[in-house]
Amino acid sequence: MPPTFVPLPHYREHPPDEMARRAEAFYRDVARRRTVRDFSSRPVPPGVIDPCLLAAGTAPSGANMQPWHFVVVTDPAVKRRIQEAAEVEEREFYERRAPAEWLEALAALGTDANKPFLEDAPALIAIFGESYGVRPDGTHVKHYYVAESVGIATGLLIAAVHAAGLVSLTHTPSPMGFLNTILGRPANERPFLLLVVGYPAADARVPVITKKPLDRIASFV
Ligand code: IYR
Repeated sequence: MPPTFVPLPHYREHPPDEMARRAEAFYRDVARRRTVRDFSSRPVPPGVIDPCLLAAGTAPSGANMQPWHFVVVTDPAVKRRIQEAAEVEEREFYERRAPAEWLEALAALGTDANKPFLEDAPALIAIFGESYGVRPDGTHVKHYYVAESVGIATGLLIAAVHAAGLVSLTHTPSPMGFLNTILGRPANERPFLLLVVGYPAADARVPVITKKPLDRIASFV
């Protein structure tokens, strides 16, 4: 099929000073985001999650295959099953699997095998990467750069949730295969991350951590 092209729609150029001001304003806003582990059980207002998912779905992806699937879990019984399965893996991780060096790296975050947020938080978004697509006739479609594509989509989702005024937690129980079982997802989908979404608990606390300065994350040649 020959490609169809149209003139670039919706592009907005800003004068240079306005451009710098907007870049700075965006940075200042995303710099306020903190990963939160203490969630209120207050429900997410209607009309918030869908546009966040649509924002995630605008992400660039390998050959525009959009190799992602998001399952939004609000049913308390399903959240409970996810919590139980995650805590089994996490206990194994903290008590046996994790090398000392990894546990040391995590010490500053104060995490452990208990994951009450999986029950407390009003919404869990299970993010899956499609290793390959499946056509209606059952044949497979190759997907490209799945991890990169799903990672970018997840970044946009995190930013959208933050912009909406909610908080999130990127949770990666490992291995996460139980998400396919509990959520009934097919074999071509691999769990990528569980994004916990909601309001922070009134007494939510976060660890004191810092982000690297520009000269340690970037070089200019
Ligand atoms: N998945 C575990 C351990 C964990 C690993 C990393 I890397 C973190 O940045 C945080 C936690 C847990 O969720 O506790």
